[in-house]
Amino acid sequence: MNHERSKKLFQHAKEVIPGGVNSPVRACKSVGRDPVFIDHAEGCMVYDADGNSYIDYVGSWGPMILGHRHPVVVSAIKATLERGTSFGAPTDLEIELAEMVIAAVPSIDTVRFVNSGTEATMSAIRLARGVTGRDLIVKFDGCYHGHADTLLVEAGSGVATLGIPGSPGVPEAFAAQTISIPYNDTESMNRVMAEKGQDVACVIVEPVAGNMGLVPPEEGFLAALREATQKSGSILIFDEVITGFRVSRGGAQDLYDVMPDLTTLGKIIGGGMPVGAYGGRKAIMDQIAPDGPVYQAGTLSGNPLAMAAGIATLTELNKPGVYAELDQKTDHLVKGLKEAAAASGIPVQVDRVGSVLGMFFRDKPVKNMDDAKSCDLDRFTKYYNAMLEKGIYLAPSQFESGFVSTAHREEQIDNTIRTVKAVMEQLAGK
Ligand code: HOZ
Repeated sequence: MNHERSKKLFQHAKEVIPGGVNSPVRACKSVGRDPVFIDHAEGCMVYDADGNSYIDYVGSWGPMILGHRHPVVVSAIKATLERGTSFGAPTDLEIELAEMVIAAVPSIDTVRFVNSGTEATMSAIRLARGVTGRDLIVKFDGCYHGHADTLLVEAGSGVATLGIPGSPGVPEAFAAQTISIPYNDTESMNRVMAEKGQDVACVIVEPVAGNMGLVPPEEGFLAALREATQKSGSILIFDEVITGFRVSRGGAQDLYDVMPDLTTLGKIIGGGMPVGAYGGRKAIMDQIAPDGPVYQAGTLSGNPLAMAAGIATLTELNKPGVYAELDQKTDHLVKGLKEAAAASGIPVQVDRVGSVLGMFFRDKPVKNMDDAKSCDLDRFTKYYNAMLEKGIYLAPSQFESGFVSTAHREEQIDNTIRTVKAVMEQLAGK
């Protein structure tokens, strides 16, 4: 494949944008190459600046559950565009999307829209601190909740990809307010909550971890969080920015039947436009300004284009059979990946929850970030590069997840499985 134009664009970008990218993992440093620059996308395909085409399993890191340029989403955005792009004032679209979110996500009574997942988690934490009058927060190693100060402790995603424990610029005093515990470690969590629970404002968790690769919760882990937080009077926050409307219509809370006090959302609810949201029990949400004292605001919050794209996306997802179809397609892909790896003799761990999937180059199951870090990163790098060169677009880090959309057809999934088989054989030297 020729990547000359992408290379030139990256050189140019590096002169005007730090690292040439607006989000670190996109620079592809950990997989030892330059990024490809995307020109356009359609359905489950992305096309780069050199005219190469790829089957896309990044899906803009999760939002594109209907694939790219879904006609219903495109026409909703176009129609809204005709009315204006931003008013900084309420619109009917915000009510419509709020009602759709409330109808789907069982623990949400009311919801506030913001512009990104980072803003959503940052605001939910402020709210938790405001209502409890406590400062400490508990999170889990390898969970990533955006780049707000208190959350960049033992974080996953780009922070893990770059191998940094936290970040310069986060005052020690802020980081000291965050306790990070291994994911799926109910015993440590119970110990911490028994010792410090009275001072813990909230426990925040990705109910299905998607930013250390895909790591599902072990049986009983989420229920134990619910029990411990109830006992200590701490707020339980489920960060469902990835899992919301993805692992099921009602998110991970519905799938595992554990109800948090607050939920953060993003990605799918904006249909590919910048969006975030946090919602939960009315008594808690009523503490947000203007009705309550906890302040949070935003010029572009509830932006009409994002609301319209979100409404169109959720309307499509409401159609019968959509999640069953996503499950079936992802299952087919996961089975194919397992078979391809087994035939090559390369040990891998492949898993899925709904249409999120992950593959670790490791011979034992991955339950937490330490397990994820101990997988074969060199092999991942070779795999990533070989797959890209054969037209399969994956997240450029072992510590990210993959996403299947309704636009992926069986023939593209079969093509992907054949490619994985060829690449695995190549890696195994067969
Ligand atoms: N942290 C994001 C994925 N988990 C990266 C987003 C991006 O680079 O667009």
